Amino acid sequence: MLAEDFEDTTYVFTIVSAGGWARSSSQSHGGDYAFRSGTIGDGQTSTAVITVPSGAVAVQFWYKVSSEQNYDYFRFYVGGAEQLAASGEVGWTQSAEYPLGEQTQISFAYSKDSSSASGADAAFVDDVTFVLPSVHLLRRPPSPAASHRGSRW
Ligand SMILES: [Ca+2]
Ligand SMILES: [Ca+2]
Repeated sequence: MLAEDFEDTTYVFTIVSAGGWARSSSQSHGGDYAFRSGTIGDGQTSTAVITVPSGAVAVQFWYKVSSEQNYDYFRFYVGGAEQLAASGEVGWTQSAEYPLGEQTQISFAYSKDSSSASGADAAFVDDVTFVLPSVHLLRRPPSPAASHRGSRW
């Protein structure tokens, strides 16, 4: 498991394109900082494209939305596929655990329709966790030498 809490400027993932998203102390799920969507105008979208840590098989995160309900949306994508859309006043919520499959990029987006704003007019993400394959101790197959020894009594 790899976690990103946005408490410092070093991230466990690589930001390909921040699109205005940045760490911010205006809201947080844990600690003092979270990842906040950029300030955008009507009809615009702020999208952070992220390359996940090498080997990650799934991702989960906490999110909060404060937007014009049913018009201005927080969305989450794995590869190009939308996984989650939320609008209105949504308090800190833990997302589902999304399998990454072969995808190495995820995106957080906040997009606004053609008019009006409500609340903080932003989406927030914090405590992003990446599931890594569990590390099993390699089981040694019985070696031929060992079984020969065993069969000899
Ligand atoms: Ca935090
Ligand atoms: Ca709007």
